[in-house]
Amino acid sequence: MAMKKRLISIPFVVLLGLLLPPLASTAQLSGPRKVNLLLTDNAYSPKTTLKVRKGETVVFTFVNRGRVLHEALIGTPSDQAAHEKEMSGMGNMAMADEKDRVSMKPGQTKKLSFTFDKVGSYEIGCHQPTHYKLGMKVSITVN
Ligand SMILES: [Cu+2]
Repeated sequence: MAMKKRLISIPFVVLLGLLLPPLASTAQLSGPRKVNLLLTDNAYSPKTTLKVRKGETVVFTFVNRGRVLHEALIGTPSDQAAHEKEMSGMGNMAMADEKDRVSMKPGQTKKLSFTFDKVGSYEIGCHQPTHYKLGMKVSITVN
């Protein structure tokens, strides 16, 4: 009798051991991808390029570690060019936060959740005077 009981309980414990860890890691992977970027004077760090899938949502966290105002506009290269033009001549003005853009004062952290719904090239760009031209951008390819 005791022997029979042990034969039943061992496979049950083994089965639990096999099932639980994969369940735990699946739960972690199913959330949106998180990307952290530091903003310094005048670059995004780490220097990186991103690849995302069409329809993917990425939650960005931007931390301004610099001494001046920085921003992050997510959009196509032509969106970047349009905003660069818009910001030129405005001095160091902070743009209002919207679904595709945030600006951070020194020491400030902001999150931005963005869904890449079109295939092609996107960028994250800072359009405070001269920053974009100095290379304050991150290239993103959406497939
Ligand atoms: Cu900047």
